[in-house]
Parts: sequence; structure tokens; C-alpha cells
Amino acid sequence: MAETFYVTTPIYYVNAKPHLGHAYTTMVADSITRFKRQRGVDAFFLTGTDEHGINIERAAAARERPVKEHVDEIVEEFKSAFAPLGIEYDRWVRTTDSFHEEGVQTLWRQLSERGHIYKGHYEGWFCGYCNEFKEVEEGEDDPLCPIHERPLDRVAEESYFFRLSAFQEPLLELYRARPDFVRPGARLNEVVSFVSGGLKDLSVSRASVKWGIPVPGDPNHTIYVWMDALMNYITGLGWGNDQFADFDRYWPALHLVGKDILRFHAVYWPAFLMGAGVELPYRVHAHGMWLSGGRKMSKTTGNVIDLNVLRKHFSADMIRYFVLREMAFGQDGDFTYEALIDRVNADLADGLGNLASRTLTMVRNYFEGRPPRNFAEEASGAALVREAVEQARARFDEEFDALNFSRALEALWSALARVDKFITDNQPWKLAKDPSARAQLESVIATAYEGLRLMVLLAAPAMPATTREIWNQMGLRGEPLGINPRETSWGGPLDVSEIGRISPAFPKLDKEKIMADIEKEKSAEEKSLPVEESAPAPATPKAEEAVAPQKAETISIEDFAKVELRAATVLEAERVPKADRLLRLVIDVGEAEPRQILAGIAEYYAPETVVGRKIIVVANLAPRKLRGLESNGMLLAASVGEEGRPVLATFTEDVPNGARLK
Ligand code: ME8
Repeated sequence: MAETFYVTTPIYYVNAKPHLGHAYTTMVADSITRFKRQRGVDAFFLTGTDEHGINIERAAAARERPVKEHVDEIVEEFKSAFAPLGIEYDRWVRTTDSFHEEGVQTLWRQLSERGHIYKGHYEGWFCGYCNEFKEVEEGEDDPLCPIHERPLDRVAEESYFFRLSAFQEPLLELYRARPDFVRPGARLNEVVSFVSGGLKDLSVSRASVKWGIPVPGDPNHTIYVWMDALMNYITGLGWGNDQFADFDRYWPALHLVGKDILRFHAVYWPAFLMGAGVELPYRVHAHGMWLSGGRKMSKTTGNVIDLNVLRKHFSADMIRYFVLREMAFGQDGDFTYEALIDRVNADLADGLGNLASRTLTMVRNYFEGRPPRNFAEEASGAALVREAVEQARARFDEEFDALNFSRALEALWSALARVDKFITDNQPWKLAKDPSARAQLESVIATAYEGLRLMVLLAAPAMPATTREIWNQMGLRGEPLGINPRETSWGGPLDVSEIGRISPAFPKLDKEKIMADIEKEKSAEEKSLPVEESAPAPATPKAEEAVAPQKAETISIEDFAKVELRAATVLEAERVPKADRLLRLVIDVGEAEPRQILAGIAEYYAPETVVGRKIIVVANLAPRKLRGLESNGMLLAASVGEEGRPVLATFTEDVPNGARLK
């Protein structure tokens, strides 16, 4: 049986829009899942949304929406923000899912039967944003949450309690016996010192909150949001419900969390599980926070990096590479667009992209497109390059596996620089002019091609789309993520005949232009209506008009039948010079020849992000000319928001090119 691996992210509050912080943990989880799978491990990746509690109830009330409608909407926002970042989870748990509710109630019953829950009275101060009771100095009348700087709620009500105090010793014993239970080590020390300071019993029900899971046998109470939310990690595998049967296969989990919520995961969660007699997680790994303008990026501070702005200017792989490379996992990292642009230009455009283009151009020019496989190491430094790549491969695997993504990528990129320098030092353009230097030339290009091949395989979990693109350009068959780098060796057999069409995988970014555009968008954004728990969006008639579908005259089925809608795949994409909005696409509509169409999406989609996409086109539109180029069809896209941002229509299942939509 294959080794298994189970990774989770926190489930996110649906009180505001997703931002880079949420996407970060989820991109990390996606990359590590792809890394494991590529190495033959049976991996499972769970994420989802935390939908109960007073803060969600309030966010919905502020928008004058029924709570369920509000949460459904924000869940969709999360899903549609994550998908274009190449995030492919196995399951999305919503705490409003009935299987989850069933599992949470099962846990409650077990804890209750084992004597870990009792009824009492609670009086204290509660922060709806933290979902946590706060200690407040005697005599304070209007205390604020030290994290959110918002007024705390006074709570005085009947409440059920979990006997957390009884778990102080078992928890300390856990940290002693398994010092890797919490990573990094510095975080473990914080947890140990917190628990050593003494644990009070925890209030785990609320009589005044209606939007939650009812306490079994006492429906006047709802279960404390954190007890509800933490349970997603096992209900999502089928524990305590009949919906799924994955618990025995995948549990225990590696929990990836931000350090902001470490205590809940490293103290309360294992205590609940111990109480119920359930096996503990494998590890809780706390990462640092993305800061913006020197402060933690958060919806309450209002300094979040908007995923729409990011996606507009940067491809998913640029963003993924940057966050993995830039932030030492575990430490805080400062996010700036300037740093992102600099990294993309240095490491991706001038680094990986340039190495791929120059290597493949030489394969095309000097070897008629057939990669040479002469590993006799005739060229000077070839053996050293091979060694550097092999060392980087070993180092990369070790570091990535230990979640040291930045160091893993750093090791890979330093080998990449070695290959690049090796090409330059050997001056293949001179060797190509000298027939007696043929073996040397072969050795240079074979070494560069081989180094590139092995490095692209390793980079694939971090950058799935562009590595696939480079792989195809290299003429290699299969998918890089389908090839186990540990079973691939230098100079091993290759499934390749000729290289494909060469095009730069990463365009060089124009820093000044992008920065100016982002500034403009930021000021436009400030004027628009945010979904923010702190600043409720008034339901003005204008806001409603903006989302309401336009009424149109009806048409007959015959009218509709005149429109020939077909499935197609984008083969090539490039910007149209001097036309900011236009992309020129070459598409396969299942006909003998590909077609050219022009699409006004360039402001929202970088060319490399649409290549390979399945789209829907109006195939029988009369041809028309734009900027001297003929367009033979039109692609379909939803027009979203007041600015009419196009979102490409596609299929969620495999559809052959040319298939008609009716
Ligand atoms: O805490 N930098 O949800 P949440 C890095 N529902 N990561 C960040 C970040 C930042 N600036 N901001 C947010 C909750 N995150 C609970 C969790 S789990 C059973 C319940 C990421 O929407 C990071 O993973 O506030 C952090 O822990 C999480 O989002 C908090 O998301």
C-alpha cells in the first residue's frame, strides 16, 4: 500500500472576502500535496470555510442578508478566488454541511458521556472576531480586544464547559514525548509556556448565539465555534458521519495554520481529541504572517492584498513561486508588489524562462529540434554542472519535505544559475561554427537540456502550469507532475522526439507600468463597495442594479439555434501590439486548421494564463478585422462587477474541441 499523507489548511471565516493571507496557506498546502503525489504518496488535501458564530451573523446582518445566503455567496468567492491560483483541493468542508454538523454532535456526545462536559454559568468578555473569551482587568467598563482593537461583548449566561484544566498534564506530556508535534520549535516553546501557566475550563456553548450547531439534547445552546470548526479536520474524512470513509486511510493530519491561531490547534484541539479518545494529529505547523505596510495583513486592519488585483497583473505561478520563495516558512514576510515584480523578473523571466528559451533555441538551431543526448562530458565544466544539479535535487527534496520551501527553491535556483553560466562559458554559438567541435557542442546542449529537464520536474509542484508549458516546449511527453523525480536519473531514457514551439514562459514585467496601474486600481477600489465586516455595505439601489441580470427581450429557440457555440482549446496567445485590451489567440475548434480570434481580455488575463484553457466560442460569427488582424469568432466570458471584468466561461468536465453547446 502506498504511503499516505493528509494536509489541512484552516477553514476560513466567511465574514469578508478572501485575501492573499488565506490564499497563502492554501497555495502552500496545494504545493506540498503535489510534491507528495509526484513522489508516489497517496495524498489528501482538505480546506474549507468556517461559517458559524456571532461575527458571521453580524456580517450578514450588516449586509441585510439572510445568513445562509450571505455565507453561500462568500464561499463561492473563496472558491473562485482559489481556483485560478491552481489550487486543487480534494474536499472543501463547510461547517454548515450536514455531515459536519453530525460529526460535531457525535464528538459532543462522546465528550459528555466521558464526563468532560458540565453545565455552569459564564460571565466574561468575548471577542466575536477571535471567537474567544478575553481576560480583562478588573474595573474596565468598555474593554477592547487587544488584537482587533474593537469593543468586546459582555456575556453573562448559562454555558456548558469542557474540562480543559484536566488536560494540562496530558498536554505537557504530549509536548515532551513528541517535541515535533508543534513546529517550528520556537512556537512549541510558546505553547508549553502557555499550558504550564495553568488551564481554565473552557466555555463551549453559547445560549445567545443562534447561528451554530445545537448542543445535543439542549437546543437552546449552540456549540462553541472553535469546537465546531476544529472538528472539520476529521468530519471531512467521515469521522462521526456516514458521508465519507477516508478517516482510517488518511488520519492523522499535518495541520498548516497561521501562528495567529496556533493555540486553538496546539492546545484545545488535542485536548478535545484526547477527551473523545481519538488519535491526535501528526503535527501542527504554524507559519508566519504576511505583513503589508509593516502590519499584519488582515481584513480588520484593512491592509489586505486583493487577489483580484494580484491576478490581474501576475500569473498564478508567479504568485505561487513568489510566496514560497520569499517567505521563510515560519517567519513573517513583508509583501510588496515591487518585491514580487523584482523576483519574477530576476528568477522567472531572466532565470528559468530564459534558460528554457536559450537552451531550446539552440536545440532548434543546431540540432534540428532533436535534443542531443551525448553525456560524454566533453565540454568544460559539464561534470561539475551535473554534480551541482544532482546535489540541488537532493537538497530540494529534503527541504521541501521539511516545509522549508524558500531554501528548497533557493537550492534549485542556484543550480539553475550554474547551468546558465556553463552555457555562457562554453560559448556554444562559437562551437556551432566549428565542425570539429561537434561533440563538445552536443555535450553543452545535452547537459543544459538535462539540467533543465530535472529542474523543471522539481519546480512543478510550486508552478504546475508553466512547468507543464516548458515541458511541452521541450518536446517531452507526459506531465511533469506525473513523473517521480526520485525515479528519474541524469541521462536516463527519454520519451522525446522533437522540441515544440518555443515561447517565453515568463514575460518580463514592466515595473513602472504595473505599479502605476495598481495605484490607480487601489484608489478605484477604495471608492467601491467592499464586503467588509467592519464597514457594512449599504444595500443601495445602485449596488443591486450592478449585480441584477439585465432584462432582455425573449427570443425563440430557432433564434438561439442560429448561434453556433463550440468548445475550443487555446493553443497560443499573445498581446496585440499597441492594443492594451486585446489578446490574439490561436484556438483549436476541432476543425482541420486552428483559427485566430481576438479577445478583449488582455487587461485581466496574461497571455500565458490562457494557453491550454478550454473555452467556449461563437464559431459562426462573421469575421471582422481589429488592428489589421482578422478575428474568426468570439470567446464567451461573464462580465463581472461594475468594471465588467471578464471571467472566461469553461467546462468542469472534459469536452472535446468542436463539441456544440445547445
Ligand atoms: O482563523 N498572512 O479563519 P481566518 C498569512 N476560521 N496567513 C494569513 C494571513 C496573513 N496576513 N491572514 C490570514 C480563522 N492568514 C478560523 C480558523 S480552523 C479550524 C478555523 C491565513 O479566516 C492563516 O492560515 O481568520 C490564518 O491562520 C488563517 O488565514 C486565518 O483565517
